[in-house]
Amino acid sequence: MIEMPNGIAPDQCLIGGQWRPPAGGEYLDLLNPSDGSTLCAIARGTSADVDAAVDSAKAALNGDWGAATAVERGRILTKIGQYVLKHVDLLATLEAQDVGKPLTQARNDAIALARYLEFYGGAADKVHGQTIPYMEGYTVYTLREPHGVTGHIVPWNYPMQIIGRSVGAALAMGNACVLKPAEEACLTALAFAEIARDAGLPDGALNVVSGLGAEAGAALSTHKDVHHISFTGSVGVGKLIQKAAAENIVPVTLELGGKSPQVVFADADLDAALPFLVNAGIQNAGQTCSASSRILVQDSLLDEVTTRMTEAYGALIAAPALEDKHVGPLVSHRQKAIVNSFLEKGADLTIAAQGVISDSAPDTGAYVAPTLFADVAPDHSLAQDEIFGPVQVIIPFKDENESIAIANGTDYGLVASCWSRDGARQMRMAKKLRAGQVFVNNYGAGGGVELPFGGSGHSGHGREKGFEALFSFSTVKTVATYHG
Ligand code: TXE
Repeated sequence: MIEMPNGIAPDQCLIGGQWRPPAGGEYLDLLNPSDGSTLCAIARGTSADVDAAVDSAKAALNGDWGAATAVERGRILTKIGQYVLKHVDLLATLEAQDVGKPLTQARNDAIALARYLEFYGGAADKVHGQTIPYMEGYTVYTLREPHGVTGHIVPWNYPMQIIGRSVGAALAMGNACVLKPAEEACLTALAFAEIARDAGLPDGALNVVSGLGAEAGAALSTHKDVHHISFTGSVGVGKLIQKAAAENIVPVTLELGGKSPQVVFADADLDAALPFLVNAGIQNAGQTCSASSRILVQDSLLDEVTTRMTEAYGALIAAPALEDKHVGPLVSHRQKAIVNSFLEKGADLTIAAQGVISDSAPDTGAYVAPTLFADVAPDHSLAQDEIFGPVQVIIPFKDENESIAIANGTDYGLVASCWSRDGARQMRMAKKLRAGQVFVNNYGAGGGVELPFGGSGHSGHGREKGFEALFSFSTVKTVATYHG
């Protein structure tokens, strides 16, 4: 039985501050990946619901929400963050059931959601324009203004964190949002919308339409009255979103995943590195855009790293999410099939170690044993393609130049890290690694509310998180007054 905030039904859309059934009267089953059972029905929203949601966002911009000052917006966001903190246990339980994420990891996501609202609540009144010296007789200044209606298409892997970083920043700048959560996992999106409503967010400032990507998602991304799209998901759908944005000539932020390397040099502090090397690969069962799926190790340290990671993998247990072990099931049997197809492609490789699937994990769940491959060639599919499962590869390298060539030698460029005690090398690596975030002697898979985040190449473009997101979710108007 699903418990939602204020007892709301999860099979409704939030439009103009009212929960209502989908216009088409059709529903989708939401499954629990830990055992394959049906959790509840959700609304199968269609273009009619998206149209209504966009209209209500436009009305909010012309009403109380549009009239709110930056200080007022900040206060509301801060209050929503406080309400989220009161609901951390409920949100964590919903997420664990819906995504299959171990409870502690789900709890951390709920706390991160609150932290995003706190950050963007505090930042709302701190984004300023400029005064610009110009010709004699002029006063020129700039205004930071919202885009208007922003569309947020969110995946299933970190619903709370991704909603926090994109909806939080968009609301801080005064936009009105239409959110389309993933059909595989949308309970915390719906719960969050109710919590925000309860905390006093004006009607229409945040609307939620659940449904299929090709229906509700496509309707949102092609809508003529949506002025900015934020998308996190697959490369294939990212291309469709970018094409739709080109058609309407609106800005778009794309966050499309990665193949992020950690580069371990012979002089690294291996005791410090080891937990990061493993956890960054298996967190959320590897279904993390910034998962570190490639471990590059300098030749002389290769045996030791392989041995120690093998030991760590031997202790990993995959179990139902509510048992709160290291790894839960994957989000769906579809995702499990994708990961298994990669494991088949790795049949020619050496499996260094595998974790175990707990006896308590039902056959009807979507479990995959965490798997570590040793001594993998950099051009192998498992070292090139995003797997999005608990699978890591160890790739040897000889020297710094080769490590950079391998690290930068995929289509992606999201996150990278360098483990070394050599300060000059740290600086060189930070400059040369192709990634939107580089960590030195640590690794932040998904962490860091304050840290700008986003990639290049097939990882997408644009930045979310931190102050950068506030610039993405606003536009600059220049005002030039001639006064003689
Ligand atoms: O993603 P989709 P999927 C990667 C990861 C994973 C693969 C497939 O490699 O194995 O993508 O996952 C909505 N118009 N990532 O199939 O389909 C959809 O409803 C508009 C990395 O689940 O891209 C959902 O809300 N929207 C990633 C969202 O897009 C559409 C996180 C993501 O779904 C749409 C997830 C359409 N035509 C997957 N089709 C990351 N960067 O973290 C689908 N959607």
